[in-house]
Amino acid sequence: MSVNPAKQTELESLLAISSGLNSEQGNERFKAIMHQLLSDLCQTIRKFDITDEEFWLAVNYLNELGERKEAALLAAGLGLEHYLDMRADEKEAAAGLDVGTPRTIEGPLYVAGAPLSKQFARMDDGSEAGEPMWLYGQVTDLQGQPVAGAIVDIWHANTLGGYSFFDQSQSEYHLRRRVETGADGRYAVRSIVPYGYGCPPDGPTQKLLNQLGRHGNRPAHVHFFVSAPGYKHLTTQINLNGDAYLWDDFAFATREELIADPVKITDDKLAKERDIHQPHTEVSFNFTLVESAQAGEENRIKRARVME
Ligand code: MBD
Ligand code: FE
Repeated sequence: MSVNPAKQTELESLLAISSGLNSEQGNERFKAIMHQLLSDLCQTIRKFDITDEEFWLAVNYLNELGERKEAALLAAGLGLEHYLDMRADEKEAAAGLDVGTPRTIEGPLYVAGAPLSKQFARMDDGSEAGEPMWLYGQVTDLQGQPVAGAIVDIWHANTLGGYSFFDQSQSEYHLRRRVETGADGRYAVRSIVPYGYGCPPDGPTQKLLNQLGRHGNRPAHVHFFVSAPGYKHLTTQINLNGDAYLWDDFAFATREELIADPVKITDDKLAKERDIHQPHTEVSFNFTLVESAQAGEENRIKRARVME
């Protein structure tokens, strides 16, 4: 018997048909990606001789992930969201583009539409006995000139590492504010010092991390979107120096340029000027924005977000 050398194996033909390669309809890019993904998955099943029970455990895991809405949390924990940053950095470096303040992941806990004010906002509702935090800085361009009218969109966790909206015990938009910079490019907020986040211990992300022998903790951090007309949108975070998880973030977001030193303020006069009237922690962080070359760069990427 002679075998046609161009003949596909049974698996090749299965994968081609299941990813729609022989259909005129559908989306070409999507088909090609699905074909690669399915091929890689079948190779993994074969390589590890995955049992039926293991396979259905994995399928069911996806259901659990969806039920608990933790898919984006897992993407952060597996380092995939950070990998997108690595690729964006790499592309900028290859193109020889200027970079201002470095980017780092958005994470899964943003809520759009936080209250907007000019130059200053109070972020906490006073319900928590946390250490008051005075967070401030300046937004400038690459030449060091202030960027007026920049929107600094800030969000962070409370003293238990929880984020409002996702943690229903907090008031609406608690620890979420947008501040517009003045002519001097400056912003300032009064808030409370955040604690590090930990994955829900009973959730599917932590369950997977446990199997990897990994923890699900992040150092104390503050998230920012910084945007202004004519400048590239910046998604970033600062990590508070001194946190035990500073260089052991389960979501890989820490960068040397994004570490802020908390400073203890005991000067009564300064505390009074800030209307805090007690010892508190000061955190300062400046942002450098890069001019945009195309209009789309001014906006954050499209992604499903709460209230957006
Ligand atoms: C967070 O607060 C966070 O920023 C990320 C990336 C993942 C989980 C919780
Ligand atoms: Fe966070």
